[in-house]
Amino acid sequence: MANMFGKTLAESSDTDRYAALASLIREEINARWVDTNNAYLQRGTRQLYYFSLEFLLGQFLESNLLYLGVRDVCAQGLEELGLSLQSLIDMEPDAGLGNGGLGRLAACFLDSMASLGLPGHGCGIRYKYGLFAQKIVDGYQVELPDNWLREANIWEVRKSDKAVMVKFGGHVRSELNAQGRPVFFHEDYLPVMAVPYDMPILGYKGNVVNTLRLWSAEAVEEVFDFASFSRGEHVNAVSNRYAIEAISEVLYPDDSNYQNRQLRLKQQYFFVSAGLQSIVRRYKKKESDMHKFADQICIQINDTHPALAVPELMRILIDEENFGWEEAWDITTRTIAYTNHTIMPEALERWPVESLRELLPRIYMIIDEINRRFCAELIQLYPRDPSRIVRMAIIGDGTVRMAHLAVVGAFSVNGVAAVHSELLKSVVLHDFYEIYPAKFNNKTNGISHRRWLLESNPRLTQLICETIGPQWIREPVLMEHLSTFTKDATVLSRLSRAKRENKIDFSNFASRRFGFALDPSSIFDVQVKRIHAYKRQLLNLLHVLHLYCRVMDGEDIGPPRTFIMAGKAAPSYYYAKNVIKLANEVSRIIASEPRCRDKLTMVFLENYGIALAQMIFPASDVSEQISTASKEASGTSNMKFMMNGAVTIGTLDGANIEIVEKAGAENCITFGLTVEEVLELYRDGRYRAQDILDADPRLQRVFELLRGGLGTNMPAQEFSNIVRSLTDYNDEYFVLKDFDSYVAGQERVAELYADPVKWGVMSLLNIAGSGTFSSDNTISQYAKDIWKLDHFRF
Ligand code: 26Q
Repeated sequence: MANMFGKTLAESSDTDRYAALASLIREEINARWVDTNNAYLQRGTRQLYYFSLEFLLGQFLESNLLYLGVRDVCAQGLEELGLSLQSLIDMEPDAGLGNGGLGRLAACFLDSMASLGLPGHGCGIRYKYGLFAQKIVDGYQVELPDNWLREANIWEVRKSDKAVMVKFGGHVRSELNAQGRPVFFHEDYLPVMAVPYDMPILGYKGNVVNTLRLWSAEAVEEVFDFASFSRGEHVNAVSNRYAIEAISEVLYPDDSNYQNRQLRLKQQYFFVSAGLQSIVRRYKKKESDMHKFADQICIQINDTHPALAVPELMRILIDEENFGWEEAWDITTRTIAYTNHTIMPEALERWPVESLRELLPRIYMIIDEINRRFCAELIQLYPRDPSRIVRMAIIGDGTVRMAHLAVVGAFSVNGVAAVHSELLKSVVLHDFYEIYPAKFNNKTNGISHRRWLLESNPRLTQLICETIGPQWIREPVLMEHLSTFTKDATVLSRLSRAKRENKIDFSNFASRRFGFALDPSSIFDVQVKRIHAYKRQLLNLLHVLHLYCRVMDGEDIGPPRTFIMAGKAAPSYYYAKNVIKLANEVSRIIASEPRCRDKLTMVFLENYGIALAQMIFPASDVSEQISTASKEASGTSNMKFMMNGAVTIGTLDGANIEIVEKAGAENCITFGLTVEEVLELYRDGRYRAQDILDADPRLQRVFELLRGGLGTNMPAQEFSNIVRSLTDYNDEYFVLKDFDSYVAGQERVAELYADPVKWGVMSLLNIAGSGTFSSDNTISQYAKDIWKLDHFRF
């Protein structure tokens, strides 16, 4: 291996050494991969495919070493050669093919499926550019392309022989066949070649290696290149090629905000069609009878982004497999299951009829027919309620409502936390719940405890193993046993030492990477997630400014505090970018104020992503989960913090509610409006943000600072949009309404932290309760209730 690059070990760079080590590991994995695939095929094992436009995978080398059980041996071996494993691990670029929660969930699910020995695979797009890299320049976010494939991707295998054709545009011609049934011909279409790149997904200390298949768009050479080349139209030929390659060029950086972009629609159909074609092709290797398709195959769609799987499977069954409508519909609706991740109307996908019809004429015809039949059923059910039918139709207001298509075409519809699933039934999809109550279910999200604890927090992992034995690694709910150690002074002091050492490590890292001086003895209070109005980073910042005012007044604010914030804003989301600027200005005024020294620090960390996240959670004391109740479907960082012993300050929203149940209410700090109160305030319409501001001198002080621009170059304008969102636009997310109880919650934090034993017990009980939030549990429930998958053993 040392010779892999024709260099000696001494001459090689860390990148070379990373590639050499990773290649060695890949060979080890490949053997098991081939065995798994053969075994699945031979035994005709039922397969699950997780369709997702996003897989936020992060790095692989360390996980793969850990899962093969050779991480420590490898680290030692390298040390003897004078090399550090960590510096090789750091060479691997993050696979950042996702925006945030939804994409990371898909990655954790792949990890759990393989580790539990379940035959489940991923299907998505091999974006050439992942989520942009964030730079902070003068306090503003600047986006840079994420060229993650610059060096070869060691973990992928291109499978040219498994390429399939995806057809765009053109026309549909119909003819009656000999039996008098219409048959459809798609003509004059633009063919796009979909080439799969497979990545092995290794299970923890097992033999199962599943597959993540990511599709890349390529031009079909013969079709236009030669034709136009021979006519001398070189430039046309080349630009056509770019238009095709653009499909898998870049991940859309918007989360939770629907935008009507034709290219995004192309991406969706591209991978859905390619994925389904390849599943059908593989199925036919073993089975001749497509009638049993739904017995062998299950497809989970991650939000509505892959919802075109419904009409595409119908198309394949009808046009290519010669099924009649009823039978095709029966198979389709026994194959597809849908997960919803949001209740916010602005995130619901609605594609204009015109663009669908133009881009995917045959698919549009099928959607139209699904809609026609669905509406006919509704008329039978509700003959006297036409407005209900208008409301529920799949096509309405000139758009295709993808959530409606998904609910009608799927046999299962699940939310991602208990309260979210209830809201789907009672509000967002209530009409559908009335006719399909049996489809609706909850699957509370989870996180891979392997990546987010074993891999990223070895100190805590070791402490847990030494305290309750290693069995919890296989069965994370056994972490419960930690709750019997709340009076054990040794365990508590070791716990606080592990946290302290993690904080020191992180402080050193932050000083090297960003030049920040963090004090590891201060409270590390952390909010890391995409920047979004409903997540209320603004509430956090208003509180920090309030503490700043108190320090300036010479008040004692309790134990020293470090507020850490990180996250990316969608490039077109002006408000969120302004919040980033505000965070950086708050950070700056505090840093330049001598009175804040040793008392108050605030930093905004650049370029939040998986690698950075893995450093932050182990070093956190306080977890900020402060969304407006009802808005955060689940949250998953809340679980990562909990598992690493941070105490939550949060609203009763999403999975926070279940976290509070598991950790015990006395071990969490909750505040703010409840879901019911929020819904009632919206209904009632009498909320006046200005009244709250008028009555609260603390907020008035903070607003004065904001209106003065906090010393920026544009004092009057810099934060006027933020100020106006709270006043002129009446504070849609109840930031001002919840301010008072948030401040009270933060005062509790200070009080509790001042008592290290009390804090240690809270931290321990959070860890003890976190096992249920392992994605292994989540996946076991999906496998049992929805997928009907058996565990696979060699
Ligand atoms: C849709 C159309 C056009 C462009 C972009 C999009 C788009 C992209 C990404 C819409 C939504 C997303 C991502 C949503 C997301 O991450 N939701 C989060 O999912 C997590 C996993 O279930 C939950 O924990 C979070 O609460 C939820 O916000």
